[in-house]
Amino acid sequence: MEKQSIKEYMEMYCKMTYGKTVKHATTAEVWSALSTAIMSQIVDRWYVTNKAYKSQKMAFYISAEYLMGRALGNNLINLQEYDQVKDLLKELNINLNEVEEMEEDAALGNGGLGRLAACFMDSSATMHLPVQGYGLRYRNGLFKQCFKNGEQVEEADEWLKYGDPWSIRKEADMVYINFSDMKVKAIPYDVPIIGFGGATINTLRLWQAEPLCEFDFNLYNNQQYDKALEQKNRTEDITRVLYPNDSTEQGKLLRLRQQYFLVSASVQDMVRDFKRRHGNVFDDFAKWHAVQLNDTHPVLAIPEFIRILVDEEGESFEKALGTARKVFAYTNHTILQEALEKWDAYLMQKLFPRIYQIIEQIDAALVQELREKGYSDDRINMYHIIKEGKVHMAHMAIYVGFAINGVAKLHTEILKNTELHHWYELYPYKFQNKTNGITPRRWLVLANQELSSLITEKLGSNEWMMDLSLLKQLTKFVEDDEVLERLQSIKYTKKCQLAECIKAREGIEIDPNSLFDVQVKRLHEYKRQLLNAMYILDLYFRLKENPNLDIPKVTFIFGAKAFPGYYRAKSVIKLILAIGDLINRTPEVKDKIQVVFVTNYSVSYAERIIPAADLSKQISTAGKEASGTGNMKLMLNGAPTFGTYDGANVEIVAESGEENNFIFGLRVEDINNLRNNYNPKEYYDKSPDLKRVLDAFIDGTLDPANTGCFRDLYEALLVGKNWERPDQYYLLADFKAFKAMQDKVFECYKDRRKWAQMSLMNIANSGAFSSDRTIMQYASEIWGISPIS
Ligand code: 26M
Repeated sequence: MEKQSIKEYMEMYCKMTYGKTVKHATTAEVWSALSTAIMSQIVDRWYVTNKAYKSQKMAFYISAEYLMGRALGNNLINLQEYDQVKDLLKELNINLNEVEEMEEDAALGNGGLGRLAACFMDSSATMHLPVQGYGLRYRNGLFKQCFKNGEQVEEADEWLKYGDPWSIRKEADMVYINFSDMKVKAIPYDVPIIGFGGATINTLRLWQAEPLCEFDFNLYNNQQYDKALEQKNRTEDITRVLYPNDSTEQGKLLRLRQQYFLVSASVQDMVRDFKRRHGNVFDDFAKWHAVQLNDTHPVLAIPEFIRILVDEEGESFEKALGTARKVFAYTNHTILQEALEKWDAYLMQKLFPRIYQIIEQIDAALVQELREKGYSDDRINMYHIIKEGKVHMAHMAIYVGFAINGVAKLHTEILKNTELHHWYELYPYKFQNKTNGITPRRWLVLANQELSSLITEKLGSNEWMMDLSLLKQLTKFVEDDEVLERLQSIKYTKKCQLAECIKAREGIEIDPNSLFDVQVKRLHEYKRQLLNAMYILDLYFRLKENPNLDIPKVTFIFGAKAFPGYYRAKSVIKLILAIGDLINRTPEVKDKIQVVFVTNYSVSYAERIIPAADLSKQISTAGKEASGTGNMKLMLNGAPTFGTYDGANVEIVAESGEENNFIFGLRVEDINNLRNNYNPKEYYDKSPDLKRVLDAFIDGTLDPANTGCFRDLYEALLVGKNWERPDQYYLLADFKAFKAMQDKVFECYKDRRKWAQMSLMNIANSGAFSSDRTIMQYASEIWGISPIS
């Protein structure tokens, strides 16, 4: 990359766009100028990669979510130009870090599923795999979170406010999307995905909805201004916002529209491209294209594909279905019932009657296949795609798809043995496991440059950045005092940096000499932030009783967004904030423990928190967390896992050793045994410590104004509400084991050398969790594609 030409480009850009020199530009303007300059340097390579891919089979990843985070720093790291650009800016008297901090996160996703898609994009490009992403260009991404009066308040996310230098609008590749009541344009915005090393640049294509005509001139001339813009607004609504997972009835129609918009645009794009290259005989389609459906959100791609082949290309339904059965594969990310999509049949009929008809035909083909196998009607009922007026998206994906995968070993076993057991009996050969992974570029090279340098120094090269299994060699330093001390000093540096950041963003001071105990993830009952909070409250009481209790100073750090309509999740945030306040008001406790709930947890916040963590809390109810990926990021940054045997924790501990982690609590089998005669009240009655904690929810301790705001949580744990059983996630059953294990953490943390050894063993054994490994498995075991040379 040419230093001089970047400078010249930035000067020219600032003059052309802002009418000023770089010297007078604002930080946001510098960000835009620099990003555009980098784009100018990569477009040729991007073009070359695209061309090379056309000569072989490609995989297409369709996902409603991509939680990308910031682009600038990551792209500089992947181009291996970070230090050079930093120097270049210094010559202009500009601090690169400040420029990076200006960038808004592209938060086009809710949580794990969206971030996984982003990590997969990075790994595909790094591994030189011909993979293209398809998604939606939401104008507003995931809401911004702030706290007012101790509660979460949501604000609109305007991530495009400084422009979007990291995408190219491809007007010429526009397609039309037909709904029964409207026809709209889908315009692609292509985002470059720069592989590490910079040689290969893949594409993430995000669709934006636009009206066929800007406004109705006749209405405008008749002074009906609002009406003139109505069609435009209704169209733009389609990609206006990212839906939180829990949105209810009123948002449903729009959300279904959004899903169809995504898949219709993507499938049309693939078919058009296929026809250009191979003509219109679709027998070979599966030889050139594999399509991965990221959860059920894009499953309408299946009937849309069949519709195009039948209605537009004149194929028979049977033939089109046969082709579809070789093209699509489906990933399942959760077994939570409330998350399994079932759409009202009447909604589908209303929005796209032809697609609904095709789904009926798919269902009929499934039934015929089962009849031929001799299945009884009763049994067939378990497989139906359309049942009781609902369309079961997962059923359609498993029937038509040639592969279905879970995202961690335990999760895949649960799918096969319980949740999807009947499907497993029918198609055992379709079931696969693909344990999730994370990209080491963003989560270590970018987020923890200090640790990266140490690793490169000790391993003698930076090859580990593309082959994370090489980290294994670090185990030989487990008795090396110099390495152990440097690990500790790096952790301390990252903790100081986080403390500064929290001071700046939250106005709260935390002590970098305390143990940073971290739980960061979406807020959900099954993830049990409430159990962690109950432990902290118990510790508060213990410290009040005995200020000399022998524990290290601890800072409990939480980061989590609650779905806006998820009342109970919001109460948990409120409760944790209240516990933090209570501790701050109690002199004999506040110098020992502190609780910080950071606002607006996001990818960029995660990049600061994760490298600073001493302990990684992964305490979901066994069987509920499909995989988790935050657990892997924390492991890679040297935090031992404090967790249950759930999701990928099982594999993390198998890699790094039980002795280097803190595993506690009920396992899947225990929970299955306990389920039918679980009575949480018994634990409450028999354990004074638990009783003291739960009573504090309602006796005014946490709620001095006595509003009763925590009574719902109390009752959910002890008596059950709205026909639910009490304590559905077994917090009370796991409390004692949690407490014993956390006390063990405190004991272990006294021996700092030992702790550094545990930390090292976690880093050294995290190689298995690179998304490079995961994506190579998808490539060879599902898609049948290989890297380009
Ligand atoms: C639905 C309704 C109400 C509340 C929550 C939901 C809901 C919960 C989970 C909807 C979707 C959910 O799953 C999507 C998801 O993000 N799953 C996560 O995917 C990650 C990547 O595979 C895994 O690591 C996580 O374990 C899994 O939770």
